[in-house]
Amino acid sequence: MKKRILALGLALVAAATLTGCSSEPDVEPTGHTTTVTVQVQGMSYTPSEIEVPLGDELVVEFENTGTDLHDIEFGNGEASERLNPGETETVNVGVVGEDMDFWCSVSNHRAMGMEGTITVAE
Ligand SMILES: [Cu+2]
Repeated sequence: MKKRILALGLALVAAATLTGCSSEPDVEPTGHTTTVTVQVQGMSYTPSEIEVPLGDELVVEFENTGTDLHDIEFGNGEASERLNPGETETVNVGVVGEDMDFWCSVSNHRAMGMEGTITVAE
C-alpha cells in the first residue's frame, strides 16, 4: 500500500515537471540572468514594474518588508512560499519570453493592489 502511494506521488511530480517544461515560452535563452529585489510597501510591491531582456533568466529576491503575510506568484506558475514579515525567498522565475503578471495570492491582497508586471525588452 505504501509503495503504491509513493508511486502515485512520483507520477504526480513527473506530471508537474512535464507541465512546467511545456509551458515555457519558445525563446532562445541568452544565458544571462537578471536578478531583481522586490520588496513590500503597504499593500504593493516595489518595484511593481520589472523589465527583463528577452531570453534572460529572471531571479526575484522577494523580501517581505511589509507587516502581513505575503507571497509572490508569477503568471507562469512559479511562486514563493507565504512569507512572514522579515522573511526573504529567492524565486527562479525561469527564462522570460513574454510579458507576465505577478501578484500576491494571500486573501484579497491582489485586489488591494499587490500586483505588478514583467515586461520583456527586445
Ligand atoms: Cu500579500
